[in-house]
Amino acid sequence: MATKQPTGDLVIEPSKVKPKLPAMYKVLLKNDDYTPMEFVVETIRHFFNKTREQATEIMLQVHTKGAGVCGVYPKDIAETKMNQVLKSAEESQHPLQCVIEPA
Ligand code: TYC
Repeated sequence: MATKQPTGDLVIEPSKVKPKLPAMYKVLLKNDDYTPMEFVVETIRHFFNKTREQATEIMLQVHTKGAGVCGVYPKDIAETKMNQVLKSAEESQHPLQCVIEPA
């Protein structure tokens, strides 16, 4: 805001509005008994830009612990990635499940 001093000078005050960082969401894969490990690794590499080593680590985390985080993104990007994974799995007739949750 700008206020006028008795002198006639204009004083520009710093804004009190804090710019908000976008809400971040985790994209997780869930384990199942049927999706081939290699399909999961390729999915993580392709949609989450991971190396083969990183993707294998995440896949094994999902396989042994039940779920694992592939990445953290603003909500709209996380939703897009989830939908891309689900579409790709469906097209390949694998039951792979992907969800997002607040980070
Ligand atoms: N459990 C699967 C198997 O033994 C592999 C797998 C890993 C499936 C990760 C899904 O998100 C997943 N073939």
